[in-house]
Amino acid sequence: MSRLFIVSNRLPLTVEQKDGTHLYRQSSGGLISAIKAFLGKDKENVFSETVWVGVPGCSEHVWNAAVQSNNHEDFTYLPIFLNWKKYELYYNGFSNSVLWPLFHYFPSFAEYNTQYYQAYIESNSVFAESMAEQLNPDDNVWIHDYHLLPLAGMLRKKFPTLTIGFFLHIPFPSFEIFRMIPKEWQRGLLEGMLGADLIGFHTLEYTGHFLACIETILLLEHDGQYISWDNRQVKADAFPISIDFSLFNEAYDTPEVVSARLRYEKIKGDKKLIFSVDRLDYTKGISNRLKGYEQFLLDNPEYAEKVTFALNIVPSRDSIVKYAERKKIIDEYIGSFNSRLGSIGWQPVLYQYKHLSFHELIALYTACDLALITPLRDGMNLVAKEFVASRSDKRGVLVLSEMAGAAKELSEGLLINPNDTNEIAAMIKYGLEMDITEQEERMQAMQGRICRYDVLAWASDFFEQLKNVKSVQLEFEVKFIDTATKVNLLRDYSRAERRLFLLDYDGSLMPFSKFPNLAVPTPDLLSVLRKMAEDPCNEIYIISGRDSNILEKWFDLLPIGLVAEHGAKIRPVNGNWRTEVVSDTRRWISDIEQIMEAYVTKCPQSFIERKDFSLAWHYRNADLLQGSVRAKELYHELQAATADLPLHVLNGHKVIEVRNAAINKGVAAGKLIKRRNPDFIFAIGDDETDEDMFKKLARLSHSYSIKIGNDASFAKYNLHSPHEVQNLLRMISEAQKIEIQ
Ligand code: GDG
Repeated sequence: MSRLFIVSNRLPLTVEQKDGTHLYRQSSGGLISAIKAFLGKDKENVFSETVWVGVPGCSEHVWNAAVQSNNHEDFTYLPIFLNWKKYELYYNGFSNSVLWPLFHYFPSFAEYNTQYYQAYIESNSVFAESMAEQLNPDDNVWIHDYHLLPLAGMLRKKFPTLTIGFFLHIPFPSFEIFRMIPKEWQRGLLEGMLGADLIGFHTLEYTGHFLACIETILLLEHDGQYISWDNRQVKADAFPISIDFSLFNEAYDTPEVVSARLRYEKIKGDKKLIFSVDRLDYTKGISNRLKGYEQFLLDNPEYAEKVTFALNIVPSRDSIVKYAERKKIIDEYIGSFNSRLGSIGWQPVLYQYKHLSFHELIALYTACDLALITPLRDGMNLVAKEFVASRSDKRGVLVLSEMAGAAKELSEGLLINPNDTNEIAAMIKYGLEMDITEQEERMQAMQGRICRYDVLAWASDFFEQLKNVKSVQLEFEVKFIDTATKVNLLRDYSRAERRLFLLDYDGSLMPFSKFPNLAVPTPDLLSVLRKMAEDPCNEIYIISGRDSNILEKWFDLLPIGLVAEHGAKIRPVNGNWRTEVVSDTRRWISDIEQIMEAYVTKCPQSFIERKDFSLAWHYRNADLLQGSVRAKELYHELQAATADLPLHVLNGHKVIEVRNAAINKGVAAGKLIKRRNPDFIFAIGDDETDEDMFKKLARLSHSYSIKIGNDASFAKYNLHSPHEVQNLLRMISEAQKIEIQ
């Protein structure tokens, strides 16, 4: 049975010293309860062992001396020891002074220090090395968060078949922000993430940003979810993290919470209570929140002495300068706030800088009238979900920043822009005066949603999809030509007497170039084709969407056949061009050309290729985003324009083409097969236009149809690149040589 490795920067435990002995105790937290609930409830996902990997927060010496004080049922721990200096550069440096500010849209806070990046990569390698000593190829790994972006890639190099999931707990920023990172680091981070099989984000927006980055920076194509990378299908999707709904919902009446709430209600008296709790962080918008509250008091003087704001901040990352600065700003602001707006008997802001116990936290969630949560950016924000879940009395109002991932699900909250002081002020007033029926309706709707997609549903959803990705990969993997298939192919080839080769050109025999006319066949390719064509048992056709002139120019000296414009014109071996369809292109070509020309203007670097029987709009060189948006637009416009014409609109590799509907490579291949009656067929192609040909060959047992790339296809096999095709053809040409001798 396989094992599950959960990897996070810190191990979920605390090390304590008691009576001269060190003890380590499992701490609680959202992720721990998710994993425990998942392991406990989903019997299908039973792992033989769950190993938690991370930095323990104590020295190796203390770790070895420490006694595990819980009863050690849930997890085995794999501690990662990094030397203190390296940890500083990796954690406070790259993770929290580059990635954290940048991914939260604070680019001016990012410090692009090469030492930070080096330590980050080295620390991730220490994780990878330590794990490699323990892992088996059929184990499952789930990596968490921005500290470990390169880890999946490192593990993948060591274990090609390992099942790896990655989840990012913070936002993934737009390309314009991500590109601010030095180029080499950009690639390192993205390629690292792509080592996973499934990459999870909180929202579809973050997923979209990630896909835009891999498209723009790594030049990879995707279909909105799946990415082909390193011979694998990798999936990116949204999994909005959640909370243990029942834990929070059922806490309302527990004795500890009731007594803590009573205490807070006494402090509250007949005033309204606003509450917020966050780690100390510049992303949490604490100053903006205070400004909004101040504006509310200024706009509504009747609330003086009638409202209190309990602001709780939890110490965090205080050794980083930006965090210490933030603390000072907030302390000073609150001091001045209370002295300016308060009175002897009233402090408008009650400020605590400490960690609350779970019961204290729930007591405040349930004693307050309004939770004021105003991050400037937040991956999700669990506080908002916890507040809503805790209100089993269905009372209370949530004011939430639209910059938090949670706003996507908690749309019945009063959503605000944290930079809009007046809006915050207005929503505080609206919330404090909201009638009970409206409070209940809003709470009910939000609770229903959190309850349905709780933390267990989140973890189960992630694992379910991870399993699905693995089976999709398997489907593709079996099709890549392996050594055994090559042996069979060569055997069938050498036994055959009437062989037919149908070879697509662009993207199959030769890689794409910036401009179509630059993709000239190399002397190597020509010599392989010549060698093959010398064998009288072989009949070779280049079967392409290109026009007859260029094919003739490039292959005129070879004794091979040519098929131009997807089959509109065929030139048999040693014969002349024949037009296969009588089509009056003049009837439609100028209308289509006019439509395409408008897109050449709208999309710089795109151009039209004019052929005898078809027109193609190429956008390979255009800006990626502009190209793909305009291509979709043009495709739909052309489909509408050709709906009642005998034309077909094709969506190829960075090209939209319009041609006669009666022409396709399948029809052309059919004609050639009929004429030749071959006992061995070898066909290659890389895009949608080749699928008609592959369909034609699907049921012919003596055929080898090969798709270049790893997209879904009717072809029987896949090869990765034109380079591999050329190698295979070279082997075939050598086999033929051996036969001849
Ligand atoms: C990151 C992302 C994403 C806070 N103060 C106390 C306390 N807490 C607990 C809350 C909540 C957690 O800490 C804070 O979670 P958030 O989601 O609000 O924020 P981050 O710590 O920044 O977490 C965030 C999250 O990862 C999960 O993916 O949502 O966007 O930044 O659970 O209850 N708990 C107690 N006392 C406190 O004083 N007991």
